Amino acid sequence: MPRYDAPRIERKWQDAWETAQLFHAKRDKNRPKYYVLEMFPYPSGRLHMGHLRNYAMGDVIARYKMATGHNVLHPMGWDAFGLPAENAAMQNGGHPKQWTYRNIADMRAQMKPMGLSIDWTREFATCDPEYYGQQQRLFLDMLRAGLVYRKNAVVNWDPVEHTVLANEQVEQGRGWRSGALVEQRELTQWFFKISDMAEELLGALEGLEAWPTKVRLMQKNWIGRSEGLQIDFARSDGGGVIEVFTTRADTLNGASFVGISPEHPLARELAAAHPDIAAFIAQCRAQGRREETINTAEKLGYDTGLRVRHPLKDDWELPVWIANFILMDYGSGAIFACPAHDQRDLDFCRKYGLPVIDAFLAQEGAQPVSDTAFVPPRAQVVHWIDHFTGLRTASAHDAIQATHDRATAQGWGRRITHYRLRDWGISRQRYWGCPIPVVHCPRCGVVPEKVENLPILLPEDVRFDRPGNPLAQHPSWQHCPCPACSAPARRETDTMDTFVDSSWYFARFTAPQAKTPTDLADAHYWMNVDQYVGGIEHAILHLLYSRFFARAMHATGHLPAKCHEPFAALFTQGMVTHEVYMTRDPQGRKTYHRPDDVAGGRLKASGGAVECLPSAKMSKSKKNVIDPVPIIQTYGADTARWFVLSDSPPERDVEWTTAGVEAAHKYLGRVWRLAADIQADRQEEAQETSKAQQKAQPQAPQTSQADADLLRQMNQAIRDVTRGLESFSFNNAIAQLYALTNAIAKSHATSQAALKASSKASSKASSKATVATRCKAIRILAQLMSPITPHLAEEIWQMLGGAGFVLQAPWPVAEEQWLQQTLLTLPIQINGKRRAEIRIPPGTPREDIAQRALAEAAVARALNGGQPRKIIVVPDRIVNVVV
Ligand code: ANZ
Ligand code: ZN
Repeated sequence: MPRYDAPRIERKWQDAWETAQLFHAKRDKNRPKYYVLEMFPYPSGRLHMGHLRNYAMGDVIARYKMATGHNVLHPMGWDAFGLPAENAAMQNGGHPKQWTYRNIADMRAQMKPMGLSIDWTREFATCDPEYYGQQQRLFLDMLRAGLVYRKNAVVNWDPVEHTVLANEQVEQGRGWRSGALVEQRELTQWFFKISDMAEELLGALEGLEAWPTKVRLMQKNWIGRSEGLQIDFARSDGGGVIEVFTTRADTLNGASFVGISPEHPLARELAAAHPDIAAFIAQCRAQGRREETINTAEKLGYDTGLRVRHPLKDDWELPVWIANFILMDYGSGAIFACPAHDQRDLDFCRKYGLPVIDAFLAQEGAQPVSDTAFVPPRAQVVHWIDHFTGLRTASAHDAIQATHDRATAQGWGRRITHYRLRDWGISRQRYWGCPIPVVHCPRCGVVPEKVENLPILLPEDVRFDRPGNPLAQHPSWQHCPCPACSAPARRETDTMDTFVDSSWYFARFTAPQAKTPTDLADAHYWMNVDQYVGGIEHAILHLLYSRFFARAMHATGHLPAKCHEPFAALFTQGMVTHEVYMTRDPQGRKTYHRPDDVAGGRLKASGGAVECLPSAKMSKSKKNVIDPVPIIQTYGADTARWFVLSDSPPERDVEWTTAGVEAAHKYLGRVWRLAADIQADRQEEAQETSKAQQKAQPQAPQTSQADADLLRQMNQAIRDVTRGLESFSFNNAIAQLYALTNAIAKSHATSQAALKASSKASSKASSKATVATRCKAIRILAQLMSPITPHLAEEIWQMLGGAGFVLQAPWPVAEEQWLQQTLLTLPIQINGKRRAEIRIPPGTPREDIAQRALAEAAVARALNGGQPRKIIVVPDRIVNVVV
């Protein structure tokens, strides 16, 4: 008996797909297009389980859509710029380019055996000059459109990596990669004006119904819209006003000081004249000026001696402090503090002995002074009684509105909306990135490169043996003529944040060879991405930047307007987890062990017992990583794909277990054998039929009870698997596939048993499904499995005489008549005597019932080859055959 030989089968079909160019996407206006995309990988060199699950999911969708008649685009590429390549060059010598392209080759080789339906002709890496040259073109167009600008900014500086870090790359005050304490430096940097689109990016989230609610909420919070009041506090010395932003104008009565950020222009002005203030500002800076650092740092303040007047009461003066917890790039960089209602303000006032004043009077006549912070939820009903006018309002909300109205009427404040979203600083002082295509000319200033000079290529002869930006240290690369006046000038040596690279690759996939960033006809046909699949870790930045870029590319003529939201549907998949094995030495120090080194709760080498910790995300540090490559080599890609999709919903984590993988493999082997057995029956029957035909004996049509049962189960599986695939419930689809397999196997076993008792075979006709029905059912099973286990599906399809590729066979549609759960039992009488019964769905048409009745063995015997005199069918009730 031949066995299920996955490696052979998989190679065979991958070759066949390749030869037939099945996955080459071409525009075709006669078919609906479907663009499915998994977030493209960073070429680390190693395929891991997360990739495997991610691509398996995208592939299921892509293949299912192909089978349902869609023209599918399913591309793959490499997010190839970034620090690891440079770090590798620094540690091991070599060149980032070599390292990157070697890794790409390795990973492609690891990925191909997965049998993904990818159009490899569209593959590119973001470090290909053809790609980053077009990105430079986009940059220039965005510069011209006013979407890019330069400004001085205090940046996070990693003193070990010698680069600027984005806020998100700073963890607890340290560089995410180097772990070094981050410093604050002021540099001139390039920015994308994403904050201009804050309102638009926020508003459009509502339309993204096929995105996870969680992701939309994360984006909403990130954009962080706040409505509030901008208040002018007039300086007592007549030196103008200090503008303050508040969302709690209702607490103005409880103000105890006005605070400004250490970076506030007024603070700088004061620092110029007062060394103490300059020293204080330096102290704040040394602490780090990142939001999280600031929120957790001890409160520090400096009383400037300046005073401002309270807008509600002319003779009430408030001191002006410089406070470390105030950010310069939020609101106006200044606040009024209300310690009775804000914890930060309270901490500060307690430390510096400033008054704490209750802004709300619990009851009339109460004294408006308290000592404890009380922060009422905004919706809570409080008795807000104006200290000065006695005006009453029922809620904080009303009180806020009343204060806004008064401020507007009296002219000391304006309603204003603020966003947390900052402009996107993209300058990086690194080599392995896309050079920013501008030139600094001593005469003309900053001059954009000419489009015809693109791409501005990275020089290859760079050194990584000293810290700093290799581009800036290159002896000749920077020197170039000014594009405007031809005078000797200097290139920008900053490269772009790699998030820029991943903000438009999806658009480039629609025309990867175009001599412009996109081809509008292709973009028009293929965009938007119908289904995007990736990790939740990209829920904020990557997706927000891409949404911004799609709009910016429309504004610069590189995408049609319909691409504002480039990802119509988003799916964020769960992770692959594994148990963690650990031992402790006598001092309690932990050592983690690789799953390969452990068997039956003991270390294979020493036999020592290991602690088995609950499953966790596969990670190098916990050593609980399973390499997908040998898994694919041992069990086959179909087994790996089946397993990562089978046990839990795709959005949840799945736990990798050896037993689970073995079970998956065993199951696929069983399906294969079942198909082989049914095929053997089919051949045998074909021989018998040809003998029978020689004897010219007509065969009675047979749709027995067993056939009907199997057909019903088959149709239900069609319906339920389709539903599962449509709704990203791949685990449910898989459960239905198990059920159908069992039904076919049971039916097959019954007929084998009947065959053994072959003398009575004909009389048992109704208890066994025909070979034809079983054959039909297993072919349907192959079709339904094909998005998940494409190789095995093709093999079975071919084995059982299916035409062409199963992938191209039209997706089966469930026949409604078989889907009724409740079947009626219809008695069949012959000449008035009950001789048999059939089970049919209610409402089955008369003719079908008659045909089913005639197919019954008992009826056939009574007719003995002749025609009935009459058939009386009472639908849903009874059949009477008169012979
Ligand atoms: C007075 C007040 C009283 C405030 C109170 C809060 C509670 P959201 O809602 O996140 O927008 N704020 C304004 N600018 C700031 C800055 N540059 N740095 C630090 N804090 C700043 O936050 C708005 C609130 O944050 C504002 O409302 C302001 O303090 C503070 F019981 O004004 B509030
Ligand atoms: Zn010039």
